[in-house]
Amino acid sequence: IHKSCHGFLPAPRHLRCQFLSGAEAPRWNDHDTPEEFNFASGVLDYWTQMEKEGKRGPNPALWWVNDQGDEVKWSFREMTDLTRRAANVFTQTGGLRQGDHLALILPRVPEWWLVTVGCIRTGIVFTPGTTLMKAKDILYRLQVSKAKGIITTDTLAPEVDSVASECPALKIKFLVSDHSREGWLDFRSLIKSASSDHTCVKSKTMDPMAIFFTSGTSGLPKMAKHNQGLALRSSFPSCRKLLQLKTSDVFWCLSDPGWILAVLASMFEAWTAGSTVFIHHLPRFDPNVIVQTLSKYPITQCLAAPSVFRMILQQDFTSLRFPTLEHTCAGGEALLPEEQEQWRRQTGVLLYQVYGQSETGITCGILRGMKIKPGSMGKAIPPFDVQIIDDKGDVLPPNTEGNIGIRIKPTKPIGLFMCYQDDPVKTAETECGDFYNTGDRATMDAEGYIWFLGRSDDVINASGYRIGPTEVENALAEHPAVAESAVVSSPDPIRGEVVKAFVVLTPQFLSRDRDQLTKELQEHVKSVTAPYKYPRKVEFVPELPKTITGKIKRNELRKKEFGQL
Ligand code: BCO
Repeated sequence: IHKSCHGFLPAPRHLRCQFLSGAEAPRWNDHDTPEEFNFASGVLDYWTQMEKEGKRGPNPALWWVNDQGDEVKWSFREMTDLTRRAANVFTQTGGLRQGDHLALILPRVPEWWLVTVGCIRTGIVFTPGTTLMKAKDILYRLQVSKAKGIITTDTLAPEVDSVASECPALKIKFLVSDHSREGWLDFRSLIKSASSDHTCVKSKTMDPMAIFFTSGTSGLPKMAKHNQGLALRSSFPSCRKLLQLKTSDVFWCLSDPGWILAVLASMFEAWTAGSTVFIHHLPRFDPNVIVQTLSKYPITQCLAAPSVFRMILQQDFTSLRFPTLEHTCAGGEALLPEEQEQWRRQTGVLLYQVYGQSETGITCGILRGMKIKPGSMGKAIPPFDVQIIDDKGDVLPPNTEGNIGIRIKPTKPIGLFMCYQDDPVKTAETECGDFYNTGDRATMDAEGYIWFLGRSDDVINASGYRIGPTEVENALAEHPAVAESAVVSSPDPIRGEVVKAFVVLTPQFLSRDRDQLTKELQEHVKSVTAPYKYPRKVEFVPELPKTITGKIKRNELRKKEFGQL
């Protein structure tokens, strides 16, 4: 196998046909740790070269559509050209340098791919965020990440402007829009006029690449920092076996571009295999649009949160047979065995599971073609050595409940996060003996299949969103009706789990209508923070259960919700 520092130099002629036929030639081994790696020069530009040499089919690299009938199709050649321009826009016009942080808050627009790859070409660290964020969420992210730049749309630009004066590190603002705005650089026109002459940085595999915000039990979201190895891991043979993508595949991942799942699936996984990334703009989730899109376009593989499949199954569609769909995969939250079976019956396509976190990327899964054990998240994907561990980090025997751990000693595997940025204490807290402790509870059977059980802490996973209770409690506390609250996870037939708030009212609100007050509190939370966090259930209580030191016993409330008390 022909390897170089960048991994994707043309393989010897006798191996090249394997790329084209889709039988992937392993370019790296699972445990390789090359000194240098850069996804843009090593992967994207490799496929550009293949296109130039006529060795890749006509499928675009990126195929974007929206509800208005607009369509963008970019080849790998165009991606290389445009992302080099983006790189020049960031460094030459924006003055950003390798290692600087850029807040990336874009919906599913083609520019998102230009920005991410443009950053990788320059070594600028991108910090993605969902467009559902409100001014306060953005302020927090800009302040703690010390982002020097931000790129967003005109919908969020006013929110950014309302907090920008409190962000001393912020120097440059890029707008993706057809309109201009004072104080903002127009990314679309800059791309048009920028040079496509750019030399990609020779990044080290261990150089930082991206920061993902992720919620925890306490405080505000933490910053999980990843190096270039996150992208390299998608080239490892074991990772390639997960989806077994080939150049002729058209792959659609529905995850919002604010989450690591989108970065992994809609970029690294798909483009490493030379496949087409398919994207529907999808400003609001609508199962009808998903079903129509799967029927209309030649999509061969689809990856989404289990809630998406669940919501489709719960509608009354006359047919769920899709002409080209071959493989479906669910990740981000737990999937029930009966949902897997229902999806197979109605679509004729198997529904596989993957599991991961912002800290870990894809950790385990059912590889395509591997035996599905309904309800299991599959097996560890090398180089991750996943074990079920106790609180001391000792490996537990098969079928014993414990924490999901990833071995980090003696060697931390490629693809695992570097640290929580600027938070050595929280980083150290995740270390447990020789393992990184995910905080997720599970069992592993004798064949190595992992079975998810729940969180060991108070973090809520609602329809694939990781939500920290304090983020919701803080939002509720701003409302005059709330004396105090406790936010916990509660079971839900559609979203798996939802956010539930137990609220103690202030005296002046005690006589108010409870249904009306519930709606008011929900709208309040939606208005001050990203709306996916709002409490779908609210219960008014005279007091909250507390320890003798005054700490709220969320655990007790959660157990009651799940009928465990
Ligand atoms: O319930 P309501 O309708 O009152 O409020 C909803 C939405 O309507 C509202 N909303 C959504 N888009 C909006 C908006 N409001 C204003 N402007 C917009 N553009 O927000 C409330 C919450 O929305 P939601 O997203 O929870 O529910 P929705 O819209 O029904 O979507 C359902 C799902 C399943 C599509 C959505 O929950 C989803 O995308 N979940 C998956 C999240 C995900 O991708 N997770 C992966 C994380 S990465 C990871 O796990 C690591 C794996 C390696």
